[in-house]
Amino acid sequence: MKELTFSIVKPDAVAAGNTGNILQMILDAGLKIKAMKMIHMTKKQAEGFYAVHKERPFFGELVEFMTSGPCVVSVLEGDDAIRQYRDLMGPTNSSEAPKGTIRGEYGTDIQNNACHGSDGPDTAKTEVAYFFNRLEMVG
Ligand code: YYY
Ligand code: MG
Repeated sequence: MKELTFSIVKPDAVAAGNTGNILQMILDAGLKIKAMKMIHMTKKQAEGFYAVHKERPFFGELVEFMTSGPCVVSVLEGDDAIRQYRDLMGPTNSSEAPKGTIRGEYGTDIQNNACHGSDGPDTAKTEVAYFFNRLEMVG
């Protein structure tokens, strides 16, 4: 079943020059890019995006990291895209991520983990709408 998911190439990966390699991994996995842009998140944007984690001890550092430089947000489409992209990213902690996953190749640790992907259909819908309007879904 065709499905949409939301992706971020995070500031660590953009700053390290890994955007192209990560997008290539996404395309090689058979996912289609429906929409994409580079943004530098404001504090408010990052806090809103990660609002579900606002009571967690790492929240402040997470927001600081996500606003530390530009990132590349995109909407991906494919069969079972949400699951497929989570598998391609690897586990949250980059040091536990196998080679061949995005986090295994380009992440550093649990915070600097190179990428974000939606974790389910409801979050995918909310996250896509948080950064993109319908006119931007050109792919
Ligand atoms: O969905 P995913 O990104 O794999 O992990 P989440 O548990 O949703 O956490 C979001 C984000 O928060 C994670 O990508 C890094 C950061 N984080 C952290 O810095 N320290 C933790 N102990 C857990 C998560
Ligand atoms: Mg998550």
